[in-house]
Amino acid sequence: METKIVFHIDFDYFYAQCEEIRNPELKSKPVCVCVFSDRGENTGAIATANYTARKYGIKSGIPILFAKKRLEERKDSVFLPVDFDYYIETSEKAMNIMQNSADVFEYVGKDEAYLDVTKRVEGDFKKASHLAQQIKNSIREKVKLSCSIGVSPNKLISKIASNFQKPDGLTVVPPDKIHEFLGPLRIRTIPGIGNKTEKRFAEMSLERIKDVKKLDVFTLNKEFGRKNGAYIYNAVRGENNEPVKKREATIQYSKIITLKRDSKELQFLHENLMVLCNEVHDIVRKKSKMFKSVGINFVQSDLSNKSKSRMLRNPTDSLEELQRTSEQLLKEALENQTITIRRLGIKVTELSEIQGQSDITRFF
Ligand code: DGT
Ligand code: CA
Ligand code: CA
Repeated sequence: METKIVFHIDFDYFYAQCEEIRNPELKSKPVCVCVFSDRGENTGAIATANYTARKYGIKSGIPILFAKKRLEERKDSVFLPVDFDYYIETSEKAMNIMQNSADVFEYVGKDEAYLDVTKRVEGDFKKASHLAQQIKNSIREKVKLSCSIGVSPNKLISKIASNFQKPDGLTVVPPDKIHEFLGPLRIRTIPGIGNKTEKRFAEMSLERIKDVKKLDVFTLNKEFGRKNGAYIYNAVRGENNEPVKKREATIQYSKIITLKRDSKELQFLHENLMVLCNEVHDIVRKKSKMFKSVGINFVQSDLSNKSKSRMLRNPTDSLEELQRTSEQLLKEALENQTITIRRLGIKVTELSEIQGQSDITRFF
């Protein structure tokens, strides 16, 4: 089988870096991006933080209050609310650059993607590392964003490699360097190996990838089951034959608002819903997209979530259809509604480009 060349690209401290891009003064300060759980100031969790904040032990998922405590001595610390629309906009720009540099492009999420570049670099790792550097430069110039890239013969090693020298890293692992690269790494560096598996290996005094390589496949199967055992057996040898699958960055457009008062009255919610429809529709039009699915969601007064969505018959960019569908969803969602609603949101997904669609589909 021909050796492939696969990139894994991951944007550095993504949400926090987006905030630095629109406000460069933040760069020298600890920056935390927060998901506030309600109208209160301090409840919720950290989505991510820049590397200055990470020096104080701030990471994704910790409570905001906890982060504030850890950063107490840094009076210049900044805590910002998440702004998904803006992050998606930034992501799209960088993804476009990446997409144009790949034979096959696989979108994974807002801040990462895999690229198969085998053909365009003619299977040459030197050319591949130049291409990776060019992509980094181009994203830096056009979007002002830094990313880390892993380059190797498969998705597994590239995923590990992109994380190896963060931020602003480029790690190239050609076939003859795989074992040298993987051997010294901790076993938990392998995607899918979490605390539990790591602990089990620790009990066997196996800490690094090269240690686990000593186990035969039967022992691994017995310990972790056939599927996981086989995965680990291959992974520690750097073997992985998952292809890069074509997947474009078709993201959703969404808006959510906190209502002026908690409510479950149709009329009041309806008024708010129409405002949201207009806002989302403006984005859809501006981006020349069509949508085929509409969803609404509630954050209820006890902070629980409720959502409903509907697939349309054809892709559309019609405001009227968006209003009609979301109105229906609202009515259905309010049947048997006992608890009041605090925040109301809508989203459109299953996006497609208007260009390339025949007028007929657009019309109906
Ligand atoms: P990195 O790649 O280590 O430099 O840092 P990030 O922040 O890019 O981390 P990554 O790649 O794991 O996650 C990408 C984005 O996803 C991140 O900027 C914020 C969001 N995210 C990650 N973990 C969490 C989480 O636990 N909660 C929430 N709300 N968002 C998260
Ligand atoms: Ca990232
Ligand atoms: Ca990521």
